[in-house]
Parts: sequence; structure tokens; C-alpha cells
Amino acid sequence: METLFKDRKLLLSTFLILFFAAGAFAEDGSRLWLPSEKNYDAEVTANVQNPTVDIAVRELRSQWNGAPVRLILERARRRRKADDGFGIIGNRTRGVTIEANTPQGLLYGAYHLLRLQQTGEDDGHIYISESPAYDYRILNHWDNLDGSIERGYAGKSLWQWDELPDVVSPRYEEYARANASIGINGAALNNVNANPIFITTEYLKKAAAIADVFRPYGIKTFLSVNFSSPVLIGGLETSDPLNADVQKWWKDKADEIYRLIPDFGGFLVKANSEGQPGPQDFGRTHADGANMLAEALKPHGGIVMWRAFVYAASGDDRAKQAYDEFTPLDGQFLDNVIIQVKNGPIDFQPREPFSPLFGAMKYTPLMIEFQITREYLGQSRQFAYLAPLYSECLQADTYCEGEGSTVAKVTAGHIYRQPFTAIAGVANTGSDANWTGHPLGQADWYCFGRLAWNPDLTPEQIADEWLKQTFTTDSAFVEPVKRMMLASREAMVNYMMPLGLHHLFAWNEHYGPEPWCYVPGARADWLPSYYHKADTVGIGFNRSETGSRAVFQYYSPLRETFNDIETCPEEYLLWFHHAPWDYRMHSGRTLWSELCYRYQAGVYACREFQKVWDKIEPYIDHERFSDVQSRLRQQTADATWWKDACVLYFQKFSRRPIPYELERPIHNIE
Ligand code: GCV
Repeated sequence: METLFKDRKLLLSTFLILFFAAGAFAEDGSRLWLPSEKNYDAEVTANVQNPTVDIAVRELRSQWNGAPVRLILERARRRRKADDGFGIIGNRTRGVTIEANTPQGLLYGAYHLLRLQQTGEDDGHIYISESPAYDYRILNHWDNLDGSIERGYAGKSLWQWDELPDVVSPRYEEYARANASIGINGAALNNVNANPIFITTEYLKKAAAIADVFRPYGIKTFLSVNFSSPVLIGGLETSDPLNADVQKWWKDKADEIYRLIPDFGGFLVKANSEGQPGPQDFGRTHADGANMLAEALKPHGGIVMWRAFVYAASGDDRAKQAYDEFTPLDGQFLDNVIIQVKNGPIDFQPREPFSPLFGAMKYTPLMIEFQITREYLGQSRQFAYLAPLYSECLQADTYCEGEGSTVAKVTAGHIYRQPFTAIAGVANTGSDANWTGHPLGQADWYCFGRLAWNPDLTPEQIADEWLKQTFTTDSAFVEPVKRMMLASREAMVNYMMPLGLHHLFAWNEHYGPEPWCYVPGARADWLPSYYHKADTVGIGFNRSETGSRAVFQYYSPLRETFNDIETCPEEYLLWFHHAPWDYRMHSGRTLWSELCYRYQAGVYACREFQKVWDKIEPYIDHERFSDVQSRLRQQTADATWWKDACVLYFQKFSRRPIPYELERPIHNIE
């Protein structure tokens, strides 16, 4: 009996040791890229006291493992207006000074110093001066009132509307901290398909409770608004932007919002797009609608982000419509309006050329909208590191004022004068413990923030710093995984939509392949055949001078380059041309063979990713290792499904054999 008792005690203590040991190493991903809790008790002083500066002091005090740090707020510094930049000077053994002319600048400087420490870049003398490229660096949440998230793949919404404003989840602060650590300074809380309830007094009080948590982290709160709100919740008979009662309603609403949220950022608006109401319902223009809201926000310093994602069922080539609708309005918007433009002319596809609107409006500020949630890139089951996609667009040359007028320069206000600049990313966050569903999806949130701060950072630099902070600095882990990350987006383009193909997705869910999709009565431009136009002659959308002429929305020499099938970059070939199946590609293969090769290359790449990942097992925790391992397995299976579906379907038109040296399909078309 005694032995049994002793054994039990032994068993219990063994269990406890194992339990706590496991706990110590357990990694559910909730920490993100932030330093794990330490307490170095560093000496940190600041020349001001302020809730934001206090956070900077607290973070450094616990995380900085070096000589004293001084934080100096110097309002007279020679930085751009409202600039949240910082300077860091010193070294870890003698001491460091961080200077900025806003409290946020000091907080960003503190996080930057900690980043240097975490990535092992803090040796020697530190002399850094940084300024954000964009004034507003915003996450757009497509979160609904019922807790669901449109195109969200990481659980439910972070915002607990039922319990707010009384119960304030600790996750709001964790979210704010993560954003501040990468320079994000705004969040639009609700879906652009906006429920008007969000701007009722009851819900504004809830949003105000979130805003209170965000404020010290330098994050402004924005709301998406429904253009019909005056009718839907205001009891008016119209929402016509030129109606005096409507204008007054919005002014009163803005006043109410600012009483509750004094630093409110402004409105995000999806109008006359995909069934949403807008000024055109009353015969007015986008400028009329945006300006009416801008007038209401102006006395308080708020802005309107008006989306250019518009396309009519009956319209011309969908890729042309935003440009056709917005360029005639250039110069008509008030100076607190900015037009939010998706990176490409269609809709967040794995690869699109940049939207021709960038550079086309000289008198209207434009902001870029990226999608961080991977609606069209394997969601959270597959993986594609998005920095290469973002950079490709940001560094693309619009030629609007000659060579070197990149999308980044245009949108950051270096080409045309802009009263302010902004950039947005549709968030991939949710209630999952690791925030983003796929553990590697955190890298997309991270890289969006880093590129919003500095669009010239390379995807490689960002992957490097993210991996080191999130996992380990061991190069045996970092180097192979970084290579995998950098190759992942191109692999996905290959197994989904190579050579400029786009929108071959399954109806509505946008995950799997359905190039044959036909839904009776559906809008033509919601069906893949509208985009691939495969027939017995060839494949691709003719947007050249003999087709929809979309190439003419680009500046010379791009329009000529895209227009000529011989000079059009192959990655955009089928975006701009209907090319014959036997068209000779740079590889020497016919278009049909090249297409098969690209699909196969995408699948092979996924198989390689599995090998890379299996080898890094010794370097990281079991939880994240096995989670990613099983997702990569699924990715290879789904890549094969994509390849087989597309190749077998297009073969019906090409009537040519799949090159015999390639793997045979394992699925059948049915
Ligand atoms: C929020 C695409 C998505 C929609 C999204 C829309 C938009 O069409 O599929 O879910 O709606 O873009 O950006 O407004």
C-alpha cells in the first residue's frame, strides 16, 4: 500500500515536471514575432510621460538586454509633418538614445531596437534614422456583426460585440501591440459590405471601448459605413448625397462619433459595388458621395477612404472599369478623400499586373489595397508568402512621369503632391490561438506592416527578420525556410494560374479549381470562362488593340510592351492575349506544353517544400512543426488537384497530349 502511495506520488511529480516542461516549450503561435516575456529590468528613461511613451519604456525595461536607453521626444526635429519616424544612436554596451518627434515615433523606435536585438543585428554602433513611407498604414477587417469574417480563415472575429463595451478582451491589447511593433497605425473594424448598425450609438460605444485600448499604441479606429445609413438607421427617406437633410445627418453622426472616439480615423466606403448602395443610386457620382462624407469628417480631421473596386454586370472588360469610372473624376475630390485601389485591376488574384489607376490620377490621392487574408491563394490551408506579391506591385513602374515612377513612389506621394498618403491590407487575423490559422500566415501580416513602413525592404530581408523573431536565429533553420518562403508564391501561381491566367476558381468559395464552372443565370464576369476564354484556337483574354484595348490604360512604353504578344512578359501573356496553342514560348516549347510544364513545376515545388520542412524538425517546437507539416501535405495534394483539373480541362480545347515526360494526372475531370 505504502509503495503504491509512493509510486503515485512519483507518478504525480513526474507528470507535473513533464507538464510544466511541456508548457515551457509549448508554442501555440500566439506570441507572434514578439519577444517572449522576460524581465531584464533595463534602465530606461524618457523626457516625457505619456501613455504611448510609457509603453515604450515598459517594453524596453523588460525586453532590452543592454546598457541604459534614453527616450527623447523632440517636437522640433526636422522630420515631415506628422511623421512617426525615429532615430536610434548608440550601442548596447555604452547606451542608446532613441529620438522622435511624436510619442508613436518613440514607440516604433523602441520596437525597432528590440527587433535588432532579437535578430542579432544589435552588435556594434547603431545609427539609424527611419520614417514611414505612408502616413496611414491600416488593416481592413472584413468582420461582421455576427462574429463571422468575410473571407476569413482563422476562426471568428476578434471583436466580441456581444460583451462590449463592458467586457474588454485582453486580445485587443495584444493585437494593438503586435500592430504597433510593425508600424501599423490604423484598423477599420468592420466589413466593407457594411452593416449600418455599426454606427448606431449602441455600437459606437462598443467601438469606443476598442479604440480606448488601441489609442496608446498609436492605432486609430476606422469604420466601414453603409451609404444608405440615413435611410436604414436614420429614418430619412433618401440617402442622396446632395440632399441637405442627408448631409446634416452625416454631420451629426460624425459629431457623435468624435464625442465617443476623439481620435477616430474616418470612414471606409464600398459604394455601388457588388450590390452595395452608393451615390449612383441617386444619379450622383462617386465624388459627390465621397465629398459629402468628407465634409462631415473634415472639422474633426477624419478622412474618407473610398474604394475603386467597381464593375458593372453589363460593363466592358471588367479589368478596365475602375479606371474608366474614376479617371474622369480626377481633381473633383475634397482633400480629405483618398481612393482605395486594389493592387490589380480584377480582384486579388495570385498574379495580376498592377492597376492602371496608379499614376493615372494626378490630382487625387490614391492608396493601395492588398489582401493579406489569402482568399484566392489557398486560404489558410496552403501557404504562399505574400511579400513577393506586394513588392512586385509596389516596385512596378507605371511610367506616369517617365521611368522610375513606381507604384510605391506614386502612392507615397513622391510623384504628385498629395495632402496625405495611405496603404491598406485586408487582415488575415481571427480568433484562432495563433491569430492567422496557418502558422506561416503570420508572415503576411508582418510583411504588410514592414512594407507599409518601407516599401523598399526586400521580401528576403523581411522573411529573414520574421523567421528569426518568430522561431530561431539558427541559420540551419532560417536559410532553407527563407528560400521556401521566397519560392512559395511563384509555386502557387504555377499550380493554380500560370502565364497570366486568372480567376479559375470554384464558384464563391475561391479555394479549388473550377475552370469549367457554369452557374445558370450567373453574371458572366463571375465565371472562369469569361477570363480564360479557352477554345480550339488558343487561350487567354485579348486585352490588346485587337481586343478590349485595356493595354491603353497603361502609359508608354508599357502599353506597347503589353500590346505586342512578342514583348509581353510571359507572366502576363494570357492576361493580355488570346495566344494560339502552338505559340512558341521563350523556353522553345509550345504554349500548350509550357502550360503543362508550369502546372507540373508548381506541384514539384510543393513536394520540395515538404522535404525542406521535414528537415528542420530539430530546430523548432513540435506544435508548429507538425501543424505546418500537415498543411504542406494538404497543399501538395491540392496542388495536384489544381494541376489535373486545369490541364485535363484545357486539354479538351488544345486537343494535344500532355508532354509524355510529365507525370500523368491522378484525378479525372469528373
Ligand atoms: C468584401 C471580392 C470578395 C468579396 C469582397 C470584395 C470586396 O469580390 O470575394 O468577398 O467583399 O472582393 O473587396 O469588396
